[in-house]
Amino acid sequence: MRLDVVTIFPEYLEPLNVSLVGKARAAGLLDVRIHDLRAWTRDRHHTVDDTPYGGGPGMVMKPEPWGEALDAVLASGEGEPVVVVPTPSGRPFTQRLAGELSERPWLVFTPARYEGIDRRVMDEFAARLDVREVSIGDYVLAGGEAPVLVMVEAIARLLPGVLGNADSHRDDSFAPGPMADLLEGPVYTKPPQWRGRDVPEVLISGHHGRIARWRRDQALLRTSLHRPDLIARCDPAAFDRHDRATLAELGWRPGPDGRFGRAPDGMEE
Ligand code: 5OB
Repeated sequence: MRLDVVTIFPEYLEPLNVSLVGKARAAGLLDVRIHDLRAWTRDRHHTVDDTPYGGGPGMVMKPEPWGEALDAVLASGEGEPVVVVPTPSGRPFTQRLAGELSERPWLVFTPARYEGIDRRVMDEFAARLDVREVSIGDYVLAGGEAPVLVMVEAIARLLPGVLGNADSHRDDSFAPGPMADLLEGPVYTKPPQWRGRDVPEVLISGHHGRIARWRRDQALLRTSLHRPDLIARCDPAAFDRHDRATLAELGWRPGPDGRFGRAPDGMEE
């Protein structure tokens, strides 16, 4: 897979040389190219921003450098990339989107600073290319570079050959499969006792059926606690009889449509 990133802070992308993504690059599985947007400015001060039309705070990134940068990047490769524009006003970045993007041969990321990029840049390139405006969550950041690091890591680990074996992502929270849409529960390793704290007995029992059930209950408990929205939107066909008993103990009841819901606090009998 080829990845291009156009940014005014090329050094912000240095972490792409490290760990999983760095190794994928070294192994030739990922071809990452970082470009300095200011290389496509023509004025003495390498200006990339200006004041917003209509007034208001902050600065907007000018269209000309982005247009020339993207023209050059597009001309440097074969075929048409997906262009990923990190922005808090984009569609949510999800495991599903990471999987979709991991199947494309070429991605171009356009992280912006300031209040974002002049709208005409996205309109211009969306007329010819698949342009995705994507948010990594409901919080404010100073720029799109950290979101690029997040998205590239999520995408790169799905590429064939990047993780050790295909089983490595089977139980991931949000991966499709039996634990789909549940958060992972706690994990333990040696020693069996640490500062007076024991590893749960079931995990040492060697009883694979009981271990799988315990893990499933822990996943339900954690999801109920931290992400009740995930339980509420789960296809109820994903829950077996034991799941239903566990959910009932946590206050969940199937509604008229079969989906699980929970009585508001203090409404339980
Ligand atoms: N906040 N996703 C959440 C984002 C974001 C900010 C960005 C880009 C993507 O740039 C400022």
